[in-house]
Amino acid sequence: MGLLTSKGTKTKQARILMLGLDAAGKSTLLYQLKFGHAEFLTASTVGFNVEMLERDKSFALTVWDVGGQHKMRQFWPYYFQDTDGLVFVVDSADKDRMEDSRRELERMLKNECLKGIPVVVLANKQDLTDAMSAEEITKRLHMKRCCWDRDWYVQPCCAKTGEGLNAATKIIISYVKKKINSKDEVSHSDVQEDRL
Ligand SMILES: Nc1nc2c(ncn2[C@@H]2O[C@H](COP(=O)(O)OP(=O)(O)O)[C@@H](O)[C@H]2O)c(=O)[nH]1
Ligand SMILES: [Mg+2]
Repeated sequence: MGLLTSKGTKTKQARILMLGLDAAGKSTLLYQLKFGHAEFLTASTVGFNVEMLERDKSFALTVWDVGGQHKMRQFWPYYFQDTDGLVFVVDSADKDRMEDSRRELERMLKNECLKGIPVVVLANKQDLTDAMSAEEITKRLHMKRCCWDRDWYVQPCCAKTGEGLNAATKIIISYVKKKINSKDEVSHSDVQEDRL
């Protein structure tokens, strides 16, 4: 996995999958991250949006934002292959659908393609007065139980203002780097074992 930059240095390219129920704020988040605003975003996503973000000289993120309406969720597994990190977005004020979010997250994490893949939950819409805290969302999504076998974090944020997004990006990059490095170490030791 890699991409040559104009200076000839190799930039790692990570594939980040962004999922969550419809109206959680995924597309707003993606465009806030890419352009610093999401003013032109009008319609809900049918299919997917994809953008490349370069946050770090040695690391580029390709973020896939996949539609989250009920009928689209059956297609989520088609996007799982080669994923390095999962960003799961919830509307922190949508108490009625938090259980739906929990079920979808749990179902996804059982998929073999996402085994051990780090998860950052974005507790979005923190600007709304009835938004649940990151701690409350951690409990409602049963994070400790369903993510015991991977790195995970719940980051409060507001896609409209961009608050919390820098912190979220730093966390996902650090988790993904750790995961990629551990994979590299495993394949390196495989090569050494083959030589013996
Ligand atoms: N108050 C508030 N509204 C938000 C925020 N993020 C997204 N929204 C709104 O939530 C709605 C759904 O957003 P969208 O990005 O299309 O959600 P998606 O279906 O997950 O892609 C839109 O009306 C957005 O303006 C936020 O942080 N705060
Ligand atoms: Mg969308």
